[in-house]
Amino acid sequence: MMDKEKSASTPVFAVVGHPNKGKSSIVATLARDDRLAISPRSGTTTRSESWSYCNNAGCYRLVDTPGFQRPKAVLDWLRQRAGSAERRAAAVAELVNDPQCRERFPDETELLRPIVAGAAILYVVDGSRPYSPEYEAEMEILRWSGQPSMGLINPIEGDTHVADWEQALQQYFRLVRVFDPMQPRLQAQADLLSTFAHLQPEWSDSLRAMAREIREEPRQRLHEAARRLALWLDHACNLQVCETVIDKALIEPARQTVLRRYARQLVEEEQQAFAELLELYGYHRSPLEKSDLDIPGDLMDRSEWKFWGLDRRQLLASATGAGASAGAVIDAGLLGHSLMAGAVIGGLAGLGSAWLGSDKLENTRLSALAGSRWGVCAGPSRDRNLPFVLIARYGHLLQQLEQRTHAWRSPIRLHAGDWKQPLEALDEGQREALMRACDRLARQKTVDDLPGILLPLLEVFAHPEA
Ligand SMILES: Nc1nc2c(ncn2[C@@H]2O[C@H](COP(=O)(O)OP(=O)(O)O)[C@@H](O)[C@H]2O)c(=O)[nH]1
Ligand SMILES: [Mg+2]
Repeated sequence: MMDKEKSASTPVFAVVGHPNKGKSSIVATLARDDRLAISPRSGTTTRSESWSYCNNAGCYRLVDTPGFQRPKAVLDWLRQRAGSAERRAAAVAELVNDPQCRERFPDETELLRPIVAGAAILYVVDGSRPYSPEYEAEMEILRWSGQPSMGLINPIEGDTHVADWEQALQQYFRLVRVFDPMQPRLQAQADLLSTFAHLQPEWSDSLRAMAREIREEPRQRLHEAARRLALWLDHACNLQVCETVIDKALIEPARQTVLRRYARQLVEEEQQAFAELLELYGYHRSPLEKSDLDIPGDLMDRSEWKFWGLDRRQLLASATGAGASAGAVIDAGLLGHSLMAGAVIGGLAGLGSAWLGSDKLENTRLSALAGSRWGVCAGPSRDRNLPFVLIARYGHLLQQLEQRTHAWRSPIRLHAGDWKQPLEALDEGQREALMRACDRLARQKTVDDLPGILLPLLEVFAHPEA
């Protein structure tokens, strides 16, 4: 990756414009990185900073820059330097390298530096604010640089003035596009990249290839998420923590210890699985919000499980194989007729937590070892809901990541939905396979092709409206 990134033919784009027009937001979204500083305060970006994005087809680099502050004064300076057109690009380079100019126009010299070094220009404006000629000095300076350029209209608070802006920008830029960095639409990002391919002939092939790859990206990422979720589930459902004691009187304290360790380990490993998912999606610093209701801070707090796992009826259906028939999982009425009458004696009320395994999350056990020693273990869990709870939590986090861009600065918040929608969205075979897999996981049995079984479900989480 590094080599590709460093090669001279790497496309580089300087994202420039007035302060507070969403330059940093556009860079964050197109670079798929949430580490950029974005804020409602203007002047947040004071240095030009490069952000690379690479995929299998190549890399591009975006330079986040400070906004123009004194474009008219800068243009005056340039005009004094360059009498004729062929001197203009040289004058811009002189400005960037002139120590006095750096002092007088720190923002302009900083933002023009990458352009003088060869970057193409993406000039960003706000399509919700009216056009005014005060922007013309900025656009004129950019034109003087002689670098390939494009106008980008960011409809920050709506598209009221987009048409006017298109007219004005077309006077200065051959290419003009509307792009909203807050919309999680990879298609729009890929289209924009294909447009960038027109800016510089030597970049066209690699940018087009990258655009194609970006269209593939969501699918590849989901495959990877399914693979990781399968590993995490398999691990969590088999988790066991043991201690050996040599004195019978120490068995009870040891039981408490292993229980605590088991609980802590399960929680920590879930955090780790979440952190890796965030990283897979390019989120490195967005806070993961743990509101009491939405996400149980403690996986062991079973009172919260009702938000995440199957309800009792769904769980019963899954464990008795009723998950195999469409609707049975969801429709309690149907469940009542098809199952309750025969297989299960009593009503739902008669279903003890013992049968469901819901008092067996920790499941401690004791075994006599040689030499009057005892092994005290917590886990693996016998709770039939454990795999469902873990899948739901992972799935909802993935849903949040699919539905935001790297320009968002709001915390990532998990909204626990029930299992009804995801289960309904699966077809019968997929649902049956999922139910069987979870049943086996809860009994520490291996599952063939668990990632393949989880993938359709993660697709539902990723695109619940589809
Ligand atoms: N609603 C909305 N807000 C935006 C959009 N683009 C930028 N912002 C907000 O506008 C402010 C300035 O954005 P920033 O990217 O830092 O602008 P910059 O100064 O040009 O780099 C931030 O509060 C952003 O969250 C947009 O498309 N929609
Ligand atoms: Mg900025």
